[in-house]
Amino acid sequence: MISLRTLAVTLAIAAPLAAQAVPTSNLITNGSFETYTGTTINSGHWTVVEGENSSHGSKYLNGWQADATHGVELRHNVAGSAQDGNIFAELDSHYGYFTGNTHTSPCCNSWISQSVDTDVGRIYHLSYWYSPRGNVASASNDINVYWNGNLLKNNTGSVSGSNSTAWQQFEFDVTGTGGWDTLKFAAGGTADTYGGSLDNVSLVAAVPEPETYALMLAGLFAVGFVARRRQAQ
Ligand SMILES: [Ca+2]
Ligand SMILES: [Ca+2]
Repeated sequence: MISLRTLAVTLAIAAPLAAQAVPTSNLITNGSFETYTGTTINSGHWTVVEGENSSHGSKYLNGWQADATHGVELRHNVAGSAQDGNIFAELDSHYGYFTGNTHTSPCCNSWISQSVDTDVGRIYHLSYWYSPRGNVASASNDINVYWNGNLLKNNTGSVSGSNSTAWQQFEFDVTGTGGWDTLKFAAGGTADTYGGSLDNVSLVAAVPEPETYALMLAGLFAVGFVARRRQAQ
């Protein structure tokens, strides 16, 4: 029969480990770009859609804001394949896609962003996957990543083969300000409709939410209560 003291010590050791194992939810909506409205993108096709902020039309990427002139290019097995699901994003999108201009308006480096409600001082773990576009020079493949306007990373590189992707995961810890904090991805380098790819963005609290601790404490009390009843019987 395990003693109450042994049980308490075991739980004291196990609780922090259990806390680390508790999965926390992704604060980013539609981080894999699989959800979009107003169009269908079959395998072998791509299109440019707007952000939810835009008033241009009805094709948009759910959950994300985007550059209102260039939108965001979504691809399904074109110039590579998605890292997660079917769809991935390219941010050097297209000439004046929503204004009807062809090859006359400023091309084409675009951006997407999303604001999330954070707790002040809390650490959040950012993860995303980047790939250079195949057969495109590194000087044209940049995607810059910003947290509240501060540059976290300049992603760049090159890969051979027009249908090649070379996905690589990047991870950062960022700090919440207790308001709406903004994560932004922006194409950089040569603006020529060919650029780096992005997929599978997530942002999760690095430690469990207070509610999770409360649930765990409730669970510990329940275990202690059962142990006491058994001992009393
Ligand atoms: Ca995806
Ligand atoms: Ca480019």
